[in-house]
Amino acid sequence: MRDGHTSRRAFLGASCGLAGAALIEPSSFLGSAFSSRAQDTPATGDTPADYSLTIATTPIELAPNRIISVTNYNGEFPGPLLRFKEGQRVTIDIHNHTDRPEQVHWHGQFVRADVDGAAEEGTPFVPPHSSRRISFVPGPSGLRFYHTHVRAGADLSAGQYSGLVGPVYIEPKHNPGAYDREVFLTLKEFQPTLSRGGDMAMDFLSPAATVPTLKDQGESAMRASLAKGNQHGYEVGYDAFTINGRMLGHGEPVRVKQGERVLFHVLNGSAGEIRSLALPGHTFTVVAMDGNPLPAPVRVPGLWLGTAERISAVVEMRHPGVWIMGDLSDDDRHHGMGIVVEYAGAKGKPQWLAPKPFKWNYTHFGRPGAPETPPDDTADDTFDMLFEKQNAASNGFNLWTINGVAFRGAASGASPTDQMMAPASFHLRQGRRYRLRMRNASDDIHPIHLHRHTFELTRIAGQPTSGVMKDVVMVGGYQEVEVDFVASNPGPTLFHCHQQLHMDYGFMSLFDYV
Ligand SMILES: [Cu+2]
Repeated sequence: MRDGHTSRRAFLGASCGLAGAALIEPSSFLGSAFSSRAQDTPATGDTPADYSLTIATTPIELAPNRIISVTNYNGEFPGPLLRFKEGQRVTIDIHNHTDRPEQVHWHGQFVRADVDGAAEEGTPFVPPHSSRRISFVPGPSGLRFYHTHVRAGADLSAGQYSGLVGPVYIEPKHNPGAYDREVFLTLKEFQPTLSRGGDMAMDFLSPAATVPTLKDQGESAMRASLAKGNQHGYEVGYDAFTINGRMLGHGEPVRVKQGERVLFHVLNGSAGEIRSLALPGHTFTVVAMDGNPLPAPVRVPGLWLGTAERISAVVEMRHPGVWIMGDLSDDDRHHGMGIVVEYAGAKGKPQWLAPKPFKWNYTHFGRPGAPETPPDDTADDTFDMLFEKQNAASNGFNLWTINGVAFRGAASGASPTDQMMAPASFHLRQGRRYRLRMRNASDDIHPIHLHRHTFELTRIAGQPTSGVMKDVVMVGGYQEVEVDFVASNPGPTLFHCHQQLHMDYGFMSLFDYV
């Protein structure tokens, strides 16, 4: 484990964490190359913060002789694992050593809008070459993460195309699940390039039923655009694929013993890819999605994760050998998306075997049937949202709209300072339960994220469900998904597709409380 993690844990164990901040050696949380620079930075107070994140562009070694230069946290990728305790306030110094204004978003937490890390909600930027100290009470418990939340536009070195992603684990007040140890895996691609049109895997979602009216609408819009002589809008592809920042075969293997129960915390830290993961001869028992415990654990042969989704799953190690835990896509795995799992005493070349084909159906993880609690007032408290693509409409990039509106500043492109707050499109009353009925009139899968709240999956492509609490959900091409949430965290709240390319080009909307 990383230094920061070990130090924090050791410290908490020794002193129960009381009045701990002042006693912590700040440099223990920093990559050694940056500790002195970070400590030199003024204006963050006399007391050391609990944690320190330094944003800078440094070399990162994905594999021997495959060293890239990316912006990252503390000189490493992924950023340091930050372990918080639910309900125990933390302070974090953010040092920005780049030329760009930055935001650190606390994905999946119920924090205030002024520290959530989205300019669209009113969080102040961390200006270039300066620092900001933030403080919040972590929660809810489980696997969360932090990442940059600035617009990249056409700049593939900015936003989440960079290495600005790191895992967060918030320890619950009581410890769920029986496992021997935890392993954190951050899945992330590097070396992005643009192409005209892409080949995203589409056929893994179940139910597969599409809505004819959405399909007709999306296909006729695309036909009309192509008939006018437009090419397909740009998509982003990648040359390097990594788990925990190393291409397959070039990182430390996950070393296991027969009979061990390993709890994997998997984070899809991609800027826009959907990922899969399998371990030959083993099954995953999913215990939590997006950090939130499921109604009951569910066994699956492999995992699928949309951009920004997280899965916590226990794997019982009962199949000795040296295995490749990797993506189902041969191409992506051959370009690095995998990690070796090595049993004690096992020798030889890591083996990959594709699992039997399986579909990914969110409703398998929930209870059958809709939630017992419907929205407070079904008519008033249901928000209909239609997602549409305008092919290549913004300098060759697809423009995205929610109910006909592209979020303000989207078409103007790359400058992160364009991210002004737009007027809210949806209005909430505190304490009420709302339903979002999302209708996707495009053929892409959109991993849809709501800030500062958790929602319950209630209907997936026509199939009712309940009990699965998430903050990101994939909405399949030409499909409908419904989620419910309680307006429990006043303040501006951003809603967006988590694909960097889509959110940058309009696929965002703001909720407010009235
Ligand atoms: Cu999208």
